[in-house]
Amino acid sequence: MESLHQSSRSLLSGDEAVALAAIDAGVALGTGYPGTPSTEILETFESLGGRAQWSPNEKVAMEVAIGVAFSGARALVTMKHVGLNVAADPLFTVAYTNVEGALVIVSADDPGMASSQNEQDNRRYALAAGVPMFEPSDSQEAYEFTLRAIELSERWKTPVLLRMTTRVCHSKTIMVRHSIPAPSPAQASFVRDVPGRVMIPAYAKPAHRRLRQRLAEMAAYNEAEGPNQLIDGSKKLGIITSGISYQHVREAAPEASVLKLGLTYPLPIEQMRRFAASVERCVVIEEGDPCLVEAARTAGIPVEGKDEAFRFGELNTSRVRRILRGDLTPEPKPAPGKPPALCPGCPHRSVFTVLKNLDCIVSGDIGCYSLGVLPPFNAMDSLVCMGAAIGVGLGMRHVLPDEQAKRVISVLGDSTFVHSGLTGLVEMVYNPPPTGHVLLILDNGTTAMTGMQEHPGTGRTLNHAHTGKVVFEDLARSLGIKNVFVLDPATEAEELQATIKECLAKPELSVIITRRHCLLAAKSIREYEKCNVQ
Ligand SMILES: Cc1ncc(C[n+]2csc(CCOP(=O)(O)OP(=O)(O)O)c2C)c(N)n1
Ligand code: SF4
Repeated sequence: MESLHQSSRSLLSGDEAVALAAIDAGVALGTGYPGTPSTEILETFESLGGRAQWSPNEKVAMEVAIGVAFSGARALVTMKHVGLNVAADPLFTVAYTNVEGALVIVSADDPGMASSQNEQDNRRYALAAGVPMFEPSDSQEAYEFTLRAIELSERWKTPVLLRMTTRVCHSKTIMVRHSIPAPSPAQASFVRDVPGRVMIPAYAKPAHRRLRQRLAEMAAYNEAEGPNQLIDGSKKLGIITSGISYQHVREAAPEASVLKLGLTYPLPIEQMRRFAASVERCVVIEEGDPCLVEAARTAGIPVEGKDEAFRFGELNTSRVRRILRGDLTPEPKPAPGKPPALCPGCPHRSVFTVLKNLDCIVSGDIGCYSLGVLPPFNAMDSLVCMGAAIGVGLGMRHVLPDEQAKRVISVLGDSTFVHSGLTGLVEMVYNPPPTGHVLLILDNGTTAMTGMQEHPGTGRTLNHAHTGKVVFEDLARSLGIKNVFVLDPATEAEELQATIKECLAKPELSVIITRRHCLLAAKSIREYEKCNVQ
């Protein structure tokens, strides 16, 4: 990556291409929270010399990026699809504001749930929040559309969504870097714009009208000069598509006429109408929800969509052929893969053995440790979203009969605790159940599930340099929790079992921290620590 020359051809993933565009456009700060398939964007941006930082969660990452854009500089914020749920509160309101610099928000969706707890289609967010959205279909477009998003953001003072999906994020395709550098970003400088940025009702009411006006202008821009492409082919079959689905369409129906949309919100409805009228049969091919179909039909454009069966999972060439043929025969089942498992020697193993031995009701969470639900442990009873372990566990404690309530334990990882467990802990102190509660934080010194990223509990920044550290046991004690224990799950498994048992029996609040480095990260962590000794 470092050897990339201007206008050279390179084989890059979509994530790397976004990072490169951010470098070329002089993005002042990249923020985000790790999550497949978005994680590599910030890591690459940093390795290319960009300034990047992991935030405790996506909401904070979004807010920091908003501050950068309010100060006239260019900001990039990255997250996986569910991350945008966490960041939705600032998203919906920043859409009303005037950003001075650029604000590009990458939402990396995971259709097919290769590594996620759901497969929500974040194109819905563009419509709901009223923010323009680009959908690249390969690395070249990931690069181009990032630059376009910056341009659009500055022209209309609006945040822009760059919606990627797993195949675009992770597939490597040839791309050419611009030989002409993007226009230089403005120097960060604060210019007061109270009605444009302070969203009290008096300013938010006109701001909402301004947002709708902006969207109408951007729709006209999209009709006239949006990054949409018409591929002339047979008049018998026309296909409207976007993102990765375009690649499948070209393979499945090379003879078809295609309208490929790049700026998919606000849509170029008149282009779509003309295209549909120019072919005998017009089919919309899109992965996930029927967003384009619904928009076309709402505008009175007669298009065919896909059967509900194809709403689930990723599309591929053979599924697109099936959609076009109207073939609803059962699809071949994918070959069974090897079930995932915790690594041999993983510190989470002994914890889940203990939880099983004690027959706990485990309100679990997301991370490598989610695998505690599978044999041989079978020791997790719920998993909703990051940080939910604590609230869900408390809810159970509040209503279950005592003998069951006393078996409930909330279990989450260190990165997950910082992400959104902190407020759950405050809830635990504020509204304690009559039987008390037990929180188990599995501190393995890293965000293992997404590839060993740092977080505020490690005391190291994105590039592993020394920084401030959140100490979980100090935090718990500072909130008034008296029963706080730190144990090594590998060497103190018996003590751990006895401590959990004792805490479950008390009508009090307890926080137990199991501390041992993830086996795969331990060597690197030792090296970072050595380098950081001052
Ligand atoms: C809102 C949201 N953001 C990001 C993710 C991706 N993700 C899943 S678990 C996880 C953190 C795992 O780290 P940790 O809690 O420390 O557990 P470990 O994997 O190290 O055992 C992340 C970032 C997600 N599922 N949801
Ligand atoms: S990567 Fe680390 S935390 Fe994840 S299963 Fe392996 S040893 Fe455990």
